Amino acid sequence: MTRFKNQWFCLAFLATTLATTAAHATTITSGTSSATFTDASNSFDATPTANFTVGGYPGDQVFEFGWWLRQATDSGQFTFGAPTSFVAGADQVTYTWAALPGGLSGLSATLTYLVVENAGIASLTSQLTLTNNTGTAIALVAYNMVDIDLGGTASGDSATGGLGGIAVTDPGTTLSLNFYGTGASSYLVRAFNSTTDVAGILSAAAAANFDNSGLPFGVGDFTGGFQWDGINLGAGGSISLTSGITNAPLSGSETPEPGTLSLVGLGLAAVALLRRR
Ligand SMILES: [Ca+2]
Ligand SMILES: [Ca+2]
Repeated sequence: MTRFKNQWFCLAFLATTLATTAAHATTITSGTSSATFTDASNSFDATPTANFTVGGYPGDQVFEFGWWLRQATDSGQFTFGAPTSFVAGADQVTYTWAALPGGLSGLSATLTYLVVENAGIASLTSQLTLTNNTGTAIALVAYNMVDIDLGGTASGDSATGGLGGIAVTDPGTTLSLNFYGTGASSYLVRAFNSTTDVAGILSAAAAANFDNSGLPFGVGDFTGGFQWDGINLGAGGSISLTSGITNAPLSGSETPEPGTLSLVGLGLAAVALLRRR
């Protein structure tokens, strides 16, 4: 899969827009921060287009943000394709897949994006819930990937951190963003490249195994991802996985319990209150 940036991005975006004019673009907002997704399949494939603006800071901070899955025994990962349906609200949007591809038609999925801004703290949270509708247990490995372009520029980004969260900075902006995957097993950071960055590795034929490498990163065009191993969904069972991007400090309050996404807003509000004191 070839992914374009910089001088090619506008052309690719135009072509994508023309090809998916029937798709519904959804912008969710909180305060002066916003995130944009569409229900087109190209938001749920190997180039998971997404936008995230943080109020008070110029530029779109995110180029791509998406999920991959594989059965533990699979040789490669798959993306979700166009969703069955979606429900958009003011600050969150939920996509539903009645059945997943990749030989996992027995799995259904919901994916919710929530944007929250409070007192200068902005967060974009992604929560994926998987349900096993079969009578047989299924073992899965999940991945979440983001291409942060801090300050609206692909260049100039550096990153530090690890499994507990990855902090991205750029001397061109006073904004810094933290990327986290709650309860993840491992991480991977790579410079943008159509075949060797995180999305490129996830799109390869081989099973991906993130090895906690790539940090510290930079200066360059950051991409990063988290991997969840050992997901065992019993017959009828469900699990929720959460990742997010925020300029709040990673104190643990932004890592909600599964199924309580609304608490993210409360947690961030609490952080904001604490910061004002
Ligand atoms: Ca940058
Ligand atoms: Ca980047």
